[in-house]
Amino acid sequence: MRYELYYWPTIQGRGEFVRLALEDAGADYIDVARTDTGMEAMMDLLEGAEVNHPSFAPPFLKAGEQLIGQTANILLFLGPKLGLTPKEEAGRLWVHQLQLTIADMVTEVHDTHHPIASGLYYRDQKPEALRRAADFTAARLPKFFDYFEAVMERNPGGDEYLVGKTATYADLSMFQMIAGLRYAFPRTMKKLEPDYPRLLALHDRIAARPGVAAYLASERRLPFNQEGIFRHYKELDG
Ligand SMILES: N[C@@H](CCC(=O)N[C@@H](CS)C(=O)NCC(=O)O)C(=O)O
Repeated sequence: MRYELYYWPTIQGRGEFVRLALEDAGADYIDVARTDTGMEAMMDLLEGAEVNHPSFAPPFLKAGEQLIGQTANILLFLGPKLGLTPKEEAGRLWVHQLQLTIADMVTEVHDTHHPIASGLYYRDQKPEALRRAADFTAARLPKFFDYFEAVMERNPGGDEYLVGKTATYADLSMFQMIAGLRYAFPRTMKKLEPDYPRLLALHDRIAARPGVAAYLASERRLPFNQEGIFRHYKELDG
């Protein structure tokens, strides 16, 4: 099975959470919108009147005849196929719950620079962004980190992963969160990091996995930039 991933071609964005799972597992996939005619193919699937189960927005995944959207839903589908989720249902739901919480966090990161409207420029919502980012860095980010650090601490499988004794797609996504937050909020992260030793160790553990390490060193890994979810505006950083 060759998976087809559809996502905007110039940013890591939400597509990166899916990409990391595919890359970690060495899955056969094509990043369709990065190919010559790929954007056209993606827009056809987004807007085509004949498409069943259309997605509201990328990322979405084509697996044979199945078209699956929503990042956490794609990962719920891929997890068992890529060996990145527990075998039993309770464990799979727990990983899914953590992934949905990461999705909430992603939205809050996005809203630090676009608190009013995605369709407006940052410069047109800067006063609101300053207020939103101040609350995010002072209150929300530590609250999310406290939660995930405690999840690791209480994991009956040990404190190396969020769930169980081996990596799941939620661990890969947490790696991406920490990498992105370091890009967007370097000053804030420097202050917060000493309080979250398990999360930071998890970041390094995931980065060292052979599939992830090879991906990060490849041209397929786009650099963070000012178009994605994680953007660095000095004035928003604590
Ligand atoms: N909840 C969805 C959000 C998808 C989403 O917002 N995608 C962005 C790019 S990261 C997009 O293309 N949005 C266009 C829009 O909302 O109109 C997910 O997690 O996949």
